Order: sequence, then C-alpha cells, then structure tokens
Amino acid sequence: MTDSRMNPEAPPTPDHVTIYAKDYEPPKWWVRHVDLDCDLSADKARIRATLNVEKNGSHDRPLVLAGDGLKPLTVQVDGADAQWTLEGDNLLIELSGEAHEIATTVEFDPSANSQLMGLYASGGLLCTQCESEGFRRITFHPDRPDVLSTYSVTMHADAKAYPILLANGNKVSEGIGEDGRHWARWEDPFPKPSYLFAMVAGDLSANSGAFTTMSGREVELNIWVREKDLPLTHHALQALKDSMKWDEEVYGREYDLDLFNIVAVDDFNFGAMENKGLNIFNSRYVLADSETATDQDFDAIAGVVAHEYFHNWSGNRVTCRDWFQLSLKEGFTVFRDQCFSQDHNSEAVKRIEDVRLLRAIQFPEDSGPLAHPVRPDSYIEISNFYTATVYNKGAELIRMMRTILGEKDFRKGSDLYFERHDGQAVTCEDFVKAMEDASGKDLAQFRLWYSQAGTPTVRAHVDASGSGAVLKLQQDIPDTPGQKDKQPMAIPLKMALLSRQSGAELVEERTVMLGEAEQTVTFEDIAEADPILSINRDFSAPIILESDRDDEELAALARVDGNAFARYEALQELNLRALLPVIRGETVMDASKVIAAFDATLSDERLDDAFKAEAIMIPSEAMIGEKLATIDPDKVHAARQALGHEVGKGLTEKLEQMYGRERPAGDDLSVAAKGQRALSNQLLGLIASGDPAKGARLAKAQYDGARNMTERQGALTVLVSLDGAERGAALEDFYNRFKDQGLVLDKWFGLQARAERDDTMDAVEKLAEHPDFTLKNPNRLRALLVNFASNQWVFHHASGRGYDLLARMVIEADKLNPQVAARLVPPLGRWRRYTDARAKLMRAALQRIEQADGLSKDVFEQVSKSLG
Ligand code: 0A1
Ligand code: ZN
Repeated sequence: MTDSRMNPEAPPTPDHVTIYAKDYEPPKWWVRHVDLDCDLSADKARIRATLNVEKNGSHDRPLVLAGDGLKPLTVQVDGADAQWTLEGDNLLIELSGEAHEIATTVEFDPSANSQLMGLYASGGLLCTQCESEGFRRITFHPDRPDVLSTYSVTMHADAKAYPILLANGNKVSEGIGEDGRHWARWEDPFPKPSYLFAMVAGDLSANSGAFTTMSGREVELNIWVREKDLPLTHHALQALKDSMKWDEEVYGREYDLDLFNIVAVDDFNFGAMENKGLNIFNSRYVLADSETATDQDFDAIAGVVAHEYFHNWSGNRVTCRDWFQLSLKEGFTVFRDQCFSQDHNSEAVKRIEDVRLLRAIQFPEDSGPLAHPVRPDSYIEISNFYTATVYNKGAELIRMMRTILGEKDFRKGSDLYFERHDGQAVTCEDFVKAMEDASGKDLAQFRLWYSQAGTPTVRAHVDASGSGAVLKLQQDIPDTPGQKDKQPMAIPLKMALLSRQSGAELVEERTVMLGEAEQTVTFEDIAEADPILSINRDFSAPIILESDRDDEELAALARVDGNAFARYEALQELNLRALLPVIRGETVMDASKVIAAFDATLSDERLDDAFKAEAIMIPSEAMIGEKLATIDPDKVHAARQALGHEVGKGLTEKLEQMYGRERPAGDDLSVAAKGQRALSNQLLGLIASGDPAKGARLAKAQYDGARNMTERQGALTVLVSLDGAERGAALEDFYNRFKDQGLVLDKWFGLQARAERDDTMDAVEKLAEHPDFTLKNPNRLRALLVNFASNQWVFHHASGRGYDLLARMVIEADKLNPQVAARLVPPLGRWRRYTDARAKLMRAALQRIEQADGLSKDVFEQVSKSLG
C-alpha cells in the first residue's frame, strides 16, 4: 500500500482494474468481417462500422463492444435501430440470434488526439495506431487479439489535402466524390485482429520498388514520405528487400500480399508498427542519408524495417491469443531481427551490442519493482508491458531454445509452428510445444523461463587437478515482486576449457545444461594442467555470471579466447575489477591491467575494427552501478573518469597513431568502414579522457572536417563533455545547420542531455524551456528526457533537481500522452538501489506524481508499483 492511500486526506485511488492472465476466456462473439466507411478530415472523422458477428458456443450473453472515448450516434442490428447501453466506455447490445449484422456510427476529432493512439493527425497526415487497444478509439469493436476478421475499408477525404489514401491489403477501387473529395476502397483478405488495422491519408510520395518472391510473385513495395524526404528513403527500401529475401532463405517465409506499404510519420509513440501490408513507422526509422544519420542510425533502420517485416509471419499470420502472450510475437521477432542484423554485419559485434542493451535496460528492470516474467501474469495497462523483458529477454528465450535444439531442429520447430497455427491466435505455450514436437526434446523445465522473473546468477568454478577438471556450477534466482523461492531453471551454457598460452580448446566447445541448483561436470584427460574456463560463450543464457577466475586468467581470455564474445566479456570484467574496489573505497585506481589488455587488443591484427571499438569501451556508469548493492553516483562517476584518464594517458601514443589513420569515404557504409569510424570515435573519446585539451582540439577538427554524421556526432559527443571554446562553437554550428531537420535536432537535444558535466543539470532545465522543445512529439521528448534520465551522474544530482524535473515532466506529459509519460517513470523506480538521501528524494518525486490530479492508469501503474 502506498503512503497516499494510507492518508485519509489523500484523493481516492483511481479505479484502475488489474487484468489477470488466469481469467482468460474465449470471446463470446466472433466478428467474421468488418466493413468500415471512413469520412476523414483533420478535425472530424465519421466512422460507420458494419460488423458481421457470430455467437461462439451457446450462451445468452450480450455482445460487448469496447470503446474508448466514443459515443454511438447510431446503432443498428440487421438494418434496424437497436436497443443498446453504455457500460463505462463499452457498448452492450442484446442479440437474439446466432449471427447478426451490427452497424454503428461515431464521430470524433483526430486533431485533438494527443495520445497518438487510434486515428490522429501528424504533420498534415491522418494516420492510425491500434496496438494494443487503439482500435476502440476509432470504432466500437471487441478489440481483442483473438477475434480475427477480414476487413474492407472505404476512405473518403479531400483530394487536395489527402491525395493518397491507404489501408491494409489491396486497393480494389477508387473514385472522385463531390466538393473536391475522393475515395478509395481497400480489402484485406487475411483475417486479422483489430490491432493490425491501419489507414493513412495524406500528401505523400513513394519511393517504389519490387520484390519477386520465392514462388515468383511480384510484390510492389512503397516507402511513403513527404516529397522532400524521398532522397532519404533508399536505405529503408533496400533493407525491406533484404528482409524479404532473408525470411525466405532462413525461415522459408514468403510474403503473401501483392503490395507492401511503409509510411513514415513524425509523431509516433514507439519505433514502428507491423499493420498488415501497411507498416507505419516513426520517421526516425525510415529517413537517412550519411549527412544526417549515423552508421548506428542506418543499422537501426535496417533492424526495425526487418523487425516489422518479419512480423508478417511472427505476429500477423500467427498472432497472440491475449496480451499476456505478447512475447510470442515480440520475443520471436526480436530474435529474428537480431539474427538478420548479425548476418548483415559483424556477427560478434551485433551480439555484443544486443547483450549490452539487455544488461543496460532489461537487467535493471528484472531486479527492480517493475520486474515481471516474459509472460506476465497481470497488468493494469498493457502498454506498460512493451518492455525489455517481453522483447529482449523474450528474444533470449528463443535463442536459448535454438541453442538447446540445434539450428536444424529449431528450423523444423518454426516450420511446424507456422504450419500448425497459420491463421490462429495462440500462446507462448503453443510455440514451445511446436519446438518440442519437432525436435523430440523435452522443454518442460525450460518453460520456467516464461513464468519466473528475475535474472539468474550462475557461479562457476573449475577445479583442475592432475589430468582432469571438475566444473562446479550453482544457480540462484532472486525474489521479484510477487515471486519467491523459485525453482532452478534449465540454463544452456556454452563453454570450453582453454590453454592459457595458446587459447587452444583443451575441452572442445559444448553446451552444458545446468538444471539443478548445484551441479558438477567432469572432464578427463586434459592435455594441460591448468586450463582456463571460457563460459557463457556468445552469452548463451541471459544470466549474471560470477566466476573466481583471477585477473591473469581474464587477461589471458581477453587475449586468446577464440570466442569473440568471451574475449569482450573478459575485458569488461577486468574493467569492473579495476573500478569496483575504488568505488568501495578499498584502494586507489590501478589501471595497469586494463591498459595492458586494451593495448593487446588494439594491436591484435586478427581482430576487426568494429570489435576493437566495443572492446575498448569502459563499462557505462549504469552498468557499473548494477554491480553495487548501494549506488553512490558521485563515486561511480569519479572512478570511471579516473579509469578513463589513466587509460587515455597510458595509451596516448597508440591511441593517437590509430586515430590518425586515413578515414573511409563519408558515404561508405560497408561493414569495414562502419567499424573503422566506430573505432575512431572510441579512440577520440579515450584520447580526450587522457588529455582534455588535446581531445578538444582533435574533436573540433573532426567536427569541422566531418564528411558524415557519424564523424560529426562522434566529435560532438566528445566535445559536449569538455570545457573550452570549441564546445560552444560546435554546438552552435550544429544547431544552425540542422535546426529545420527535426530528427537531427533531436540529436542536438540528446547530446547535451548526455553531457558529463557539472552544469548539465542547468542545461537540461534550460533546454526544457527551449522554443524547439515540445512534449507533444515523442522523439523530441525522449531526446531530452530519456537521455537525461540515463545520464546517471547528472540525473542523480545530490540536490534532487533531476528527480524534480523528471517528475514535473511526467505530470505534464501525462496530460497529453500517458503511454509516453509512463515510460519516463522507471528511472525513479530504482530508488531502493541508491544511497539513503537520494532514495528519499526519488520516492518523494514518485509520490508527487502519484498525487497529481487525473493521473492516467499508465502512469498510475508504473508509479504505484515503483513505490511498492
Ligand atoms: N508491435 C510494435 C510495437 C508497438 C507497440 C505499440 C505501439 O503503439 C503505441 C506501436 C508499436 C513492434 O514491435 O514494432
Ligand atoms: Zn515487434
């Protein structure tokens, strides 16, 4: 119970209902077909929906159609005006027969829709977002994912303002209406849940292409944007073609319609949406050229295009029975997009990036008040469950199944899953069952990964004596909200025992299945007496590994391990071992081992630049904090700065010599060129840590001579944390160059919010008042506030100003867009991990939010759970 609810003066707890997975019941009524007639203009949409409903089984329950803020203007059953009641937002209609035609009409104002859910206006366009429960803001409908229907949609709009009219499926007819209006009719032959419905009206131009599928069908591809943005769409179009080919080759999945449309919009709550045949994208995941987008942006675009395209099978053809099964489509699709990106880039580096993201976002989530299983048991607002746990840990579960089954059986399993469940709304259990049935392997214990929250800790220790070795493993799964005393999980650990000198595998790589709380594995006849353990190779399981390998062993692994991921891990561990004792006040900084290991890595000619860039990254303050029982952000910051300084100084010559290499052409997007730029930017950062004045000079020169955004942003990232005239000049130049390009201006806000300076707090407060800042555009809001809240040392300013600012912004943003506001809350929810004074201030900020008038259920859920 929270403090406010114990206080009789406090406002009553809003009536926010918890939905439980165990209460799932099949729908009482099916909707076989939906026909929509949509009369669209910016400030008025009139939607007439005709639903063909059919009773499911025998019962006498009314038809319940969900609505959200809608009032029915007309309700008819089989052509005649009908009796109806509104229960809250829902429309109830008593029906006497087995099947009926229900017609309703509603009207609303899309331009007043600041939640960006349902039908809304963005930059002169009208567009929709229906996942999870946005369709009910457009028309009355059951709006649950297990009700699948075919759709026909007729759109009418002014022909000048909205020359392009798009919806799911294929356009079947179009024509001119009266008073300058026109219309188009679309039909989608594939039954789909309402969350996949989409329509767009606007003045758009297409970059068009074609793809010939494996069975020889020609598919028309269009990337729809404002005309001026057409030159920025080539990368997205190519990524779409690559994705279509990859899904055929790797999963045997062919595209099923003759048309695939992508539309870019500026105001969007998430990254993109997989609506059937009509994906709608946040423009930041479509638009790019080398002047305005970094290599990372290009890669993110390809990843998101792939992700949404892959949903056509993993999500659309086979969908979720209920929202508790969200990871069924999201975990699987993230896994698929990760593999796609691994295949198109350096495989190990992509894995390292994905694991870094998991550790930075999902691990903290899994150890905090918002921890939940990959398949949650309950929610108040489903939008709050589009989390790193459901997406990224969910992807790790799929990856583990592939490791356990092997690639061949995994593919058999996915074939069986798609074939068995095509056209159905199913569960995570159905996925695991298909994997089991196809492989003959028992995944009974593995299923615990879906139901038990919390990141397991695995302790590994090797006893080598004589000619053999014994690997001792222990696992421990922490308590999480509502879950205690958990059962041991099935944890696949890829491991090998290596020679210290050569890295040769004395025990060849294998996957050990840890299934007990404690387990030993014996290896006989090992050629060397003192092998080193290389374990959780490729991060085969999403666990925290604790091993008693000493610094020499880690240094050896960093040098010789044949598994690139394991080398990276050894380097990270060496960094942490330099940092943690300093933070705990046990010793002064000794960077010598990190310096030696970085030196060896930078000199190793077998390693590519992209890997080296990752390898010399000092763990972030957030990552270091994760290793501490109580976090003092000042100490973490000071230690990390000290390590950076020592490394920068200790390796000056090498860093500068490597930094001075000739750069690839500005528009060269090859894996090698991207790797070289990534390394260059890391080197620059370390040089600046060692010698800020020199760093500022070099960074300013890089900024001034930048031939693309990767070089420009890399330079500015370094400059913003430094003092001196170069900083201000570069920031001003960046603003003046890009002030009219929203996506680039987002970078300007983000870079300053990430600056590691003692005046960043002031700067962020000022930026929140900047004329270009707005809470209405989710990208702009996130650019400033998400970057700020993840800038540990600045956000956790001892005064509590950071918490105050965030709380204020959450309360303001909640009035406009609850989904986006709720996603700002988790950094405050980490209060238990911080020193007392900060914890108190963080709690106070949460309480202030909790007491705000008219709090949405989105923010209410996050705040009340965070207070605990
Ligand atoms: N299914 C999308 C994610 C998504 C969820 C909700 C949205 O609306 C606010 C938008 C997108 C994906 O996984 O890409
Ligand atoms: Zn997705």
